[in-house]
Amino acid sequence: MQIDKYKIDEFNNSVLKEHKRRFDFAAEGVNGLDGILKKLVDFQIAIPSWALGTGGTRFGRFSGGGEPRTLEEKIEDVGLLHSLNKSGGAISLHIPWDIPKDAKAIKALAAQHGLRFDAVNSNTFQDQPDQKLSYKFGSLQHVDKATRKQAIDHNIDVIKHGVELGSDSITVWLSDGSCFPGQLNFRKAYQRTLESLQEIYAALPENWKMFVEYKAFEPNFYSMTVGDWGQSLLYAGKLGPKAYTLVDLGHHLPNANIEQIVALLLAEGKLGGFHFNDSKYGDDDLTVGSINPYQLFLIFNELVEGMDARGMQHATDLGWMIDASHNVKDPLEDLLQSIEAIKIAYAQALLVDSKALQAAQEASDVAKAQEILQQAYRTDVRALVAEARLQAGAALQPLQLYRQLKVRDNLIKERGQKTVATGL
Ligand code: LRH
Ligand code: MN
Repeated sequence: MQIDKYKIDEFNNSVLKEHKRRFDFAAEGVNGLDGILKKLVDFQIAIPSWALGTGGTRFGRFSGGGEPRTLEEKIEDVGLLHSLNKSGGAISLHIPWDIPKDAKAIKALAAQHGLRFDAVNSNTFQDQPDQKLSYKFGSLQHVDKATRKQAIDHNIDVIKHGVELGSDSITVWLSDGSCFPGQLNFRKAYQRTLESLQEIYAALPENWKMFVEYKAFEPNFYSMTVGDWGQSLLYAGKLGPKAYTLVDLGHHLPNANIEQIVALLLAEGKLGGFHFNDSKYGDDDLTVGSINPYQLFLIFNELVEGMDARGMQHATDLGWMIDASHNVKDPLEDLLQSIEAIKIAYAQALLVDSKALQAAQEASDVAKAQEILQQAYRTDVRALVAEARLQAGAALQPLQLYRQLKVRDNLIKERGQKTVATGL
């Protein structure tokens, strides 16, 4: 299903008067308004190919219907989202869940929808039907050299798929670790994993990046071999200049100060990108900004401050990706809400009076610093984010239009109620 441009224009005209009233109010007194709107227009977030269907847990999965059955239909759905908000101009593939049978055709189809391919993701956390050696006890850490080689070859294969699609980065997330004390020699697991990553790193094309994604627990529940930002930084540091850490917001222990981790990784020049989602307990993979929007704002505040300090391009110098699982929401509505939350947090961070904040920090004026920060956080920037969409040719209210056009009903008519998308 595609949404014709005239339907978006028609909808925008029906809500334009209200939007203008809100925008004029929100824009009043904003310094560098045009610069902020341009940054919002340019900021694109990659959509995970594995989050276009209904997710589940070990206790159950409740399909919503009309799910994409093929990679082509997944690209169509990401294209549909992009036509509504002009903010999701990239798709991140997971191999082998989404192996492009004809890369040239897939690349052309994506281009028709204004999409490029972001980081490709390897998968050595599941055994494939035709796989010789099991990853039950790990992949790149495995005690068995042949199993490590199998996992290394898979990652190199994933890079090849990425090159064909025009991607320029690979995300390596390892479920490797242990469930019980004594099960693993941590030192040897670390050394085997590093040696294995070095073989994958050696296969990276000149302009490519490798993102080393860390996670505190699950599916291993005693140790994870890339368990936190420090371990990921250790690997990325030893691998070389093309290796970076990847911050998945749900991969931290409770109460971790993620904004401080982001500030330090950025200061070290080793922050590669993000998997945005939200969580209250574990790796819940909930809608971005649905549980802790203040933390998301604080993370973007550190990103803007740290990227400006290094003269980095906000839109292009880091990998911006969503990684979520939709157990009870319509996957496309969930992704529309996640992108909105990311853009709102970014816009609020762009409103922080950084000079005044710095002055308050230099004066150790703690209360003043909080006032400056929360002034931005408590500013309703939704009309600024909507105006950026309008300028980009998208819908002023994507979710409202998505429902008005009964997109899910149409997808169910087109694909059926029982279709299941590959992914988590
Ligand atoms: C692991 C993870 C990783 C993906 C997977 C789908 O929890 O965040 O990024 O490979 O989810
Ligand atoms: Mn992730």
